[in-house]
Amino acid sequence: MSILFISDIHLSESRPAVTELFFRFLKREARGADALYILGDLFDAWIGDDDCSQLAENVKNNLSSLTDAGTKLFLQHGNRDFLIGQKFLSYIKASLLDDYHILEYDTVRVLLTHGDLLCTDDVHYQRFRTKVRKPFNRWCLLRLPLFLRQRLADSWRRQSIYANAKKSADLMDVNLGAVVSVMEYYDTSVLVHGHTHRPGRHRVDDSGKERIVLGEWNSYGSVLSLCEASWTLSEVTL
Ligand SMILES: [Mn+2]
Repeated sequence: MSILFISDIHLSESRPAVTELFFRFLKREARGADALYILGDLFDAWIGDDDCSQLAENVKNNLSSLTDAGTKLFLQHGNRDFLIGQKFLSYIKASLLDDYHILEYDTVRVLLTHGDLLCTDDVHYQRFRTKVRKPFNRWCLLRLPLFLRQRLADSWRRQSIYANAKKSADLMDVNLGAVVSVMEYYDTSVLVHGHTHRPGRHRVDDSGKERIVLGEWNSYGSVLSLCEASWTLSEVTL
């Protein structure tokens, strides 16, 4: 049984090489896997399932071919694509996971999350997140015309680049206290997340708990695999 985990592909029309790398990955590595988990930020921006861009169409078709070939597909929302909805998910035959999802593999309990919820030091971002994720606000947002949502997404992205440039690197990383308490709360020994774009494997405490961080996709793709109870964090290229 082999399971793959990726996040932060940040697909965008402005990065065609990443799109090509991602489609190759779906046809090669992901085809042989039993399941693929995408832990958020598949898209650099997703403004609603009525997005009819060429990129959206191509991604839907490639993901749909993967699930047709037998690989199970699971998705979590990221901060950039939290407007992914049921229409998109049904088309690609994927299941949406909660912001915190527990995967049970043999006797190991693995906690999966995008990672932004763990950046608790960034109070400004957390306040923004709480506001935009409220079901009523989300409902209103999705009823705006497509061009307005596009403009809003562009403006949020610009504001976030501007704000992040002024924030320290520590502020934008996960809070280790938050990591420990969330792993305790869900009683898990492994935590897998992305979002911070700092791939690596970290010991959480002396009891052997581990935090595995997925990297962002650019000239290579960051892929974590779980096979026969062993974890491998590696890079895929074209
Ligand atoms: Mn993110």
